[in-house]
Amino acid sequence: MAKIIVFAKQNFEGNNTMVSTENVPSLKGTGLNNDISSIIVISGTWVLYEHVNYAGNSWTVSNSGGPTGDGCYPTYSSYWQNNSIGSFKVQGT
Ligand SMILES: [Ca+2]
Repeated sequence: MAKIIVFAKQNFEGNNTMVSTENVPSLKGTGLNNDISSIIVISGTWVLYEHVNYAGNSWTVSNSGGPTGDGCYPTYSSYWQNNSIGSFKVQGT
């Protein structure tokens, strides 16, 4: 089972966080739309999308990715565009 945790601020901080094991076609109403700034991928490979309904630019994150290769992305850096994610889903689904 794929699992991801997304945060509104860098370094896994912020009042708004979300833990998901399912595809999220829209972040609107969650407090995280266009606001994700750090991510922990617990398992699987996920595709992040610029817009809702998996549209626009996309970026891939995985549980073996990130600066230390363990699925922890404390900053968006070159991994995705900061504050620009509108939806995400498990790769290949
Ligand atoms: Ca943010």
